[in-house]
Amino acid sequence: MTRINMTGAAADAAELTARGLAITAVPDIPDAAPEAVAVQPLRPYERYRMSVREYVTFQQHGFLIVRGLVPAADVAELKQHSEDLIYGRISVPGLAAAPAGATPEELERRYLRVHMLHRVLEIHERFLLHPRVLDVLEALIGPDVMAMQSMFFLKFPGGEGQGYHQDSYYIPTMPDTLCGAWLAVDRADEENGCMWFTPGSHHEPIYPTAGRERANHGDTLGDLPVVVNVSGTDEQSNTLSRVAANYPNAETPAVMEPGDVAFFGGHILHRSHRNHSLNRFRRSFVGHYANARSFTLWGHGDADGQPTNYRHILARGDTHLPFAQPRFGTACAANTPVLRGASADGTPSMMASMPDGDLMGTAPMNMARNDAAHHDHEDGAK
Ligand SMILES: O=C(O)CCC(=O)C(=O)O
Repeated sequence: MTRINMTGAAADAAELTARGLAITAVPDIPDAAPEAVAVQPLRPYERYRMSVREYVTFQQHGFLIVRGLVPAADVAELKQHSEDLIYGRISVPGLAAAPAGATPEELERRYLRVHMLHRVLEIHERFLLHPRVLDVLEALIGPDVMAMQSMFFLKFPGGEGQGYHQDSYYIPTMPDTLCGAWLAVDRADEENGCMWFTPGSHHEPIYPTAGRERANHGDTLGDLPVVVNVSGTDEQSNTLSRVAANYPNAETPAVMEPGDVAFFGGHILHRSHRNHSLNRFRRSFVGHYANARSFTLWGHGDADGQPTNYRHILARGDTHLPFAQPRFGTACAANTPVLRGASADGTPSMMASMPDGDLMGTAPMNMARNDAAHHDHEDGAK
């Protein structure tokens, strides 16, 4: 097996924090396997059926915004939860308690974003496995979908953005099927630091940084340059901006209302700017997913070069690879037999196999006819 020198989310977050780019808290996730938990019944959601147009938009542009995908009541619950988190009304395993005597302003600036809370809080697991989000992912990267990573952005007024980057650089999967789902909790616009995508750049390979040259897709390209200061907000020093310059006037702000979800592939160049508003948070819940048949070494905390699929939740469909159970019992393919290998509405999601020869559309070949004189285009075998 190829050993890849890979850092996990914790190391990536620490790297960003050390460079002053983000105030990021990462809970110390217990590694022990969870006790078996009862499956929590799903709330009824109308299945989201993506249109052909949406599918094509995602393929053409590298991202797709699905408007109003998550119901308002769910977004309100997440918003309330964000306030409980910000003002220290709940305790979160792995996160320090709010300092006694801190002012509301100090509390509001404590977290720019928090990673991987789905491993310690039920509500984050539920949003990572939100059926309407999975409906879209099933169509884009499925039918087999694994849920790998979650981030909760609080992005207070004045909060820093994140410069150009490609998500598959951070979360490699082989084959590369990574897809992010960015759920707006507040309205996100140019003032409070919305996401920006560069359509077309999803066709680019993943650009490595020094020391990670063989860690991702595109390794075999002869002229693949090493980039520096990826995710840095300074355009001069983040050399992915040179790649972005190949797409003049393409970059698009993702202006979104609460409940809208942006889906974006792992190669697309994207970034966000500082929250320039005086008093508007820009909260969002972001999940990262891959096809559950993709192999990955990425996990929260390093697994010493070993596959980490067993740490990621089988959300939809099925897989021949190991997978994790959701710790809080959110219903999904991993813990619900009727959902395994099936779509959310119970129909089989696996590819139906074709009888041998169907691809050719011919009757069995008559070898006696395999000579030059018979190389015509007659239909059928005689
Ligand atoms: O929300 C942001 O500001 C950045 C998010 C991002 O780049 C990502 O989820 O990959």
